[in-house]
Amino acid sequence: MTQRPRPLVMGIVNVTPDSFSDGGRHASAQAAIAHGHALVEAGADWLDIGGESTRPGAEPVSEADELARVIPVIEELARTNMPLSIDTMKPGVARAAIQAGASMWNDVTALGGPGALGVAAQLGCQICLMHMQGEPRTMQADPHYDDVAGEVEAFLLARAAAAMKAGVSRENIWLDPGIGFGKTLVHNLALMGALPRLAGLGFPILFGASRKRFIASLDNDAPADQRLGGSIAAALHAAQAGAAMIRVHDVRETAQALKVRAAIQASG
Ligand code: 9MG
Repeated sequence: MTQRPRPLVMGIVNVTPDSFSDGGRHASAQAAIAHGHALVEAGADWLDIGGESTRPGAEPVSEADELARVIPVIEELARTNMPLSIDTMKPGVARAAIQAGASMWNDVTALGGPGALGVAAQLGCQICLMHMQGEPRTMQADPHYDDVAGEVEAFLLARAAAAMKAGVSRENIWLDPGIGFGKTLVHNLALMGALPRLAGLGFPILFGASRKRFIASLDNDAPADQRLGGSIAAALHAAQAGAAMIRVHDVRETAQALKVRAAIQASG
């Protein structure tokens, strides 16, 4: 696995009325498409498009609703030639999204859904396997680990092995520790501290901490739209630790911070 001078930046395009960080502003397809174009302009390397919120407490949406939200957005954004990722827990949505032009399946259940492993193998696309304890609706109720870094590492390696056994090629697998997914502040900080170890597992790491709740826990309950500083601090830490891609809302600011960090590193 070759290491880049700086991680790629994946911009988040939510097509959900209940998204925790943008208040549903991009709920309509047209608004989401415009937002995607703006993120490309701001320097995104990838776009991650999601039609079902995975924020703590979020209620599931039907497959039909999710498809109606994301497919028109993917079809349109695919015309930009920007690599697109579909953020979905549903194999049927992943299949339609890849047919519409996406090239990565970002699955917060790490292909845990019925039939997901087989569909992933058939699709032949990039796959992000993320760690989550529980499910979005209830995951923050009482997360528990004896050794969070060890357990997340073991889970991710087991899911990668299951994916490869099902026919997913090793080169297509990304791993993600799932910051904020069934984790307390202490768990999130320990996982971020363990990122160099996770980055040494032999798979590229996708890392997402943008505007997450743990930042508010460290800064006076700052609301989601006032967590940019914490988001960039976490992104720089992930870059230092060897993450290959950072998933963010604030593409321009994060890309700039990563460029400055890379230039400082390159200067010797
Ligand atoms: C959908 N989603 C929300 N947060 C995420 C994160 O940290 N990683 C990945 N892969 N997906 C996420």
